[in-house]
Amino acid sequence: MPVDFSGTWNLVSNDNFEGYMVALGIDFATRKIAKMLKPQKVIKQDGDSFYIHTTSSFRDYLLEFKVGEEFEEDNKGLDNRKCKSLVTWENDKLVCVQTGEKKNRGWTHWLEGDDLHLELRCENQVCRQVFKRA
Ligand code: VLZ
Repeated sequence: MPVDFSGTWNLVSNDNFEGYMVALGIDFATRKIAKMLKPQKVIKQDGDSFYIHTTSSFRDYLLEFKVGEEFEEDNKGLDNRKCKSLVTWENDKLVCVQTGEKKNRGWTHWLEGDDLHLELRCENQVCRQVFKRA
């Protein structure tokens, strides 16, 4: 059975989101709000087609992609920098490389027990988030 990330997920821990946001150049006022948030992720997976909607009381971000197909990402409402993104499978991990102005930018999703994990990377910063099913 291939891994299926589909579901509604609530953030339960968020390690070094601050460092990740600083690396992205998010301003102080926005960071102060953003680090208080407990975002929810709604993921719809149909084979290699993904819909990942990250929502919060402040902003939300929708990403739709197909594994193995590079796409333009606008990061609207985040740092607003465009990049070229490519998501691939590395065993059961979903790995995104976001090529653009920022070095070493990307993220990885995987399942561990009943939890959804997300590692967000930018430059020398790593943010680790854990989500539980709503
Ligand atoms: O996740 O790239 O699941 O896009 C946080 C919204 C969204 C809250 C973070 C507002 C996006 C923040 C994380 C204001 C600066 C992300 C990918 C993997 C899909």
